[in-house]
Amino acid sequence: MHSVTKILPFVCVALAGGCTSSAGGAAPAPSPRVSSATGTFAPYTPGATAITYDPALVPDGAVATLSITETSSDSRVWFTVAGLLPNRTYGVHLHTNPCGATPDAAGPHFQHRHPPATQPNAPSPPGPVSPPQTASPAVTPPETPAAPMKADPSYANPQNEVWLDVTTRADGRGSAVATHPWTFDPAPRSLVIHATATKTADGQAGDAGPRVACLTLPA
Ligand SMILES: [Cu+2]
Repeated sequence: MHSVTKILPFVCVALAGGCTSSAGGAAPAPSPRVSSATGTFAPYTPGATAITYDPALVPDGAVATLSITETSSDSRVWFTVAGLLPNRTYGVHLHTNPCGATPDAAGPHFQHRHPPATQPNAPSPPGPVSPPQTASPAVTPPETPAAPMKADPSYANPQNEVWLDVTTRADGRGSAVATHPWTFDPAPRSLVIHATATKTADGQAGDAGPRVACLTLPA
């Protein structure tokens, strides 16, 4: 309902002579696209779309709703949740993949711009494939695990990602809104609730602790 009321101010009234167009009276602007998802969190079962991985932080029965409104040039994401712990801040982001049996299934954060090295289908950067033969085992750096989060704050930031951190009220409810001057292509496929507020420092930007719940979004 709110999306309808929001577009009314932009409807121009031809009788008042208030319509101007540099294109010489072309078609009116398209209506905003709206998609939404809602779910009641429960432990994972096959086919579930709202999953709690930690019922101590996201209790069974908590309810989340996400609504995305896009125009031709920008987007607005509205998130509301009920049934969480009171007076607690949770990190919340949109992620690229649908939820699954494990928290990792949701994949990385949705990003509007991607770091060059992580572009989908980007070739692996060239580099030595074997360590120098004189290297001592004692100084061989440990294998770096694939980082699930982007730690570069020039990409992992709330302008390039969708961060919807919420601090709940005493009744366990909370809400957040994020707006961006871009649209979603491709669409994010999940909303992930994390245990703690999202960090912004270099090296840990975007990290918000363990993934404690996940809501799958429509394709
Ligand atoms: Cu996240």
